[in-house]
Amino acid sequence: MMTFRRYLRGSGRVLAFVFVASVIWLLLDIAVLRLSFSEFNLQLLKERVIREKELLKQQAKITQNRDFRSPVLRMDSAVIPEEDKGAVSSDITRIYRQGGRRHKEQNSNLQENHSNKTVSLVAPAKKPVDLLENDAPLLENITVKNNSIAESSIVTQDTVDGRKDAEIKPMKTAQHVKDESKQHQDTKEEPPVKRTHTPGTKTLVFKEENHTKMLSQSYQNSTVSRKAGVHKVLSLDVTGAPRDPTAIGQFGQAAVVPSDNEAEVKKRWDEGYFNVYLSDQIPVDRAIPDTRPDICARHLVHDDLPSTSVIFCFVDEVWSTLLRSVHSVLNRSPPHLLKEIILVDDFSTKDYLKDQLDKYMSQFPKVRIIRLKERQGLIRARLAGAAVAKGEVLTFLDSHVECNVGWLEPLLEQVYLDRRKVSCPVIDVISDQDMSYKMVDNFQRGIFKWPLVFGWSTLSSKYIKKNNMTEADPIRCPVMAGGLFSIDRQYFYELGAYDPGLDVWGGENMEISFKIWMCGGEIKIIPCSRVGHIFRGQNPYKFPKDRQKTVERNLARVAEVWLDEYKELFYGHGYHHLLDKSVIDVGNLTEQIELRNRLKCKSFKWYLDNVYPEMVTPLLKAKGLVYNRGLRKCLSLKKDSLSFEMCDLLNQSQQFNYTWLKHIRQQDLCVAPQVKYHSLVIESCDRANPGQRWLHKSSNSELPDHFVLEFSPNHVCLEAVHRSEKLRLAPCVAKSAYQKWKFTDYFSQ
Ligand code: UD2
Ligand code: MN
Repeated sequence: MMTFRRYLRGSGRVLAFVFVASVIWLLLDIAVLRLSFSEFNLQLLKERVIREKELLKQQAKITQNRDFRSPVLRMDSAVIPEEDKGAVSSDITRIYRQGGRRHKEQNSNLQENHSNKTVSLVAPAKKPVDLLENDAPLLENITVKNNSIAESSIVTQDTVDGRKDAEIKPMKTAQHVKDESKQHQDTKEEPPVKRTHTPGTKTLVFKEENHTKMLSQSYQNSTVSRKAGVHKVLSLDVTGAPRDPTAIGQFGQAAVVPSDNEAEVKKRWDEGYFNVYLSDQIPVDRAIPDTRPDICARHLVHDDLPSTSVIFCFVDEVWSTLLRSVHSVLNRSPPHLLKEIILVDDFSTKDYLKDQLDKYMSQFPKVRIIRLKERQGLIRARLAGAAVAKGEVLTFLDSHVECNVGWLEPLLEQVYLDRRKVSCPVIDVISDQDMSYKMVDNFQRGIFKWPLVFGWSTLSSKYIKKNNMTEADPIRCPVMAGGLFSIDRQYFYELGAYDPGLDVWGGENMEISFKIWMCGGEIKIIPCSRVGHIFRGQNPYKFPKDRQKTVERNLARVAEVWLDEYKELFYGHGYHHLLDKSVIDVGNLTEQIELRNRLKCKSFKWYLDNVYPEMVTPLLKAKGLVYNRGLRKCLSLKKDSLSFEMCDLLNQSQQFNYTWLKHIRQQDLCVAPQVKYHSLVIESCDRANPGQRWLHKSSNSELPDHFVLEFSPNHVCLEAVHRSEKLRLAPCVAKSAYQKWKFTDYFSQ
């Protein structure tokens, strides 16, 4: 105590004062600093809220102005927040994905980054990737054109995979891809995960945990904007850094077979009806070009999208294509959305699809294999897959596909926004010849022609203009191709799933499409979701029964349940024989008809008028008065007998229809030949009776104005007898005016 007092004397007192004063000063300083920090934070918070509000307002405005039916929010003209700009193209994989569309500025960025050995590529601030014009001449402008399907041309059943016939534009030349991949390699800071690969067989390529880790990491690391419950579509792609960039077919390039191996190609062709030899040499996890419209990578989707079960059905699928299909899903789907992959083996006969497949897939905990005990066909196989699926959404895929970057979220987004929306990816083409991955034309939708033949048709420019459509907008699709789509699981069952009476292959795409549209749902093709598919010239597997009969029977079931009075058009376009019960047994339809009634589905006419109005579908071929050239009088039906009268448009007994079933008909009475074909009778129409069918105005007939009895050993025609003014059957004479007839109105040839 004494010592302490000594210090407070003289100069010590001054020192103590200075010390106490500085402590007080320090404390005051800290307090002021704290205050200004919290004010600063508050300010920051305020700014963020304002900016978010602004952004939301802008998005709402765009959505309103353009009346987007597309639920995916767009940011094209909205302000991209500063911190998000880099994310537009932060992944270097975008370089090769741009195809020939790289921007000069991007190029210079690339070089800079290359020299600095950094991975990220910063896109130009305002116009990130829209640079087609600059590099367009670099693109080899090849248009691969097979037998093009135009809206006006009728496609045959065998071209059900009509996409084979669509115009296909390759993304870029093989050289481009190579160069770009080289740049990619050089600039990548970390080398791609090393993996070994022996084509074809046992090689365990890499573990799913690794995938999931990689994908999740890039998900977390990505500069995804997480605002108001939405984020930018995730461009996750493990193959962004392919483990073997020089591999054959890498980056979706065309692969060339040396001429001395052509025999081998031929030998193995029938295993899948595509170039199996080549496929087996291409990595099962190859990279492919991003074929989405540029804007897609900037679309926003919801954070809480539903999870999906991906279902692949297969029968005797080629090993390498099956694996490539599965890997493409594992590699390019956000793990949190991929509940599982279900492989349904529809009683395959190939050995490699048994233990070897089990073993291979056992590395991937998400993959489950279901084996059917007998051949069920793809329709019932899909039902078996759906029955065990746990995901909220079912995503069906063929077993020879490659899902592209960002394929899944836009499909799920549709279902998220409305569970009655069924979404299909754009089906890109994997060439059956050289296995190259090709982008298809924009604005294509699935349609049908009579007799229920699927085909592709490009939207007219008028339609595109009228609806103010961009190439990324979902496209209303009257009929889906069948193989690739996402549907809410519960909704699938509410719709009665597929008609389980459909066998093996074919027609189920018509059934589900009509059902969806007519019972309150909708089908959209989503241009921002791309999946490549190998379209094959033939089915590589056997049909348990005759192929044609199987497909015809399936279609007849669909027609009977869904087409109402329009089923006459189906039968009338070459399927008359299906009306004969002894030719085909369509099976029991009671349940399907009850389902349609229970769901209170709309009529087929409603579907045509509202979903596919471009389809011209007159219910009759011709109608009105039936005028005979020789007599110059009209046919009349009174008290079940036919006669001639002066033509009178107002006279109901002179009104007849000429139908798709080739009936000359009034109400439900039809003109028919009397036994032995000499005279005529009026009898109840019977659609299965070939004797009531008359050829008239057939395009390839030499007797277009005649009524030629279709089923008679010789050409027999309907003739007016000059004197008695009666009707009879007579051998056809091309020039006879008494055998020439004309209806008032014709609707179709
Ligand atoms: C198209 C569809 C296909 C299906 C079919 C009509 C696309 C891309 N493809 O024909 O999904 O809708 O039209 O029915 O839209 N499969 C079996 N069991 C069988 C037969 C086939 O599991 O008995 C599998 C087959 O291995 C394949 C899938 O079903 O994975 C579709 O068969 P496809 O590829 O022969 O049909 P595709 O593409 O010619
Ligand atoms: Mn297929």
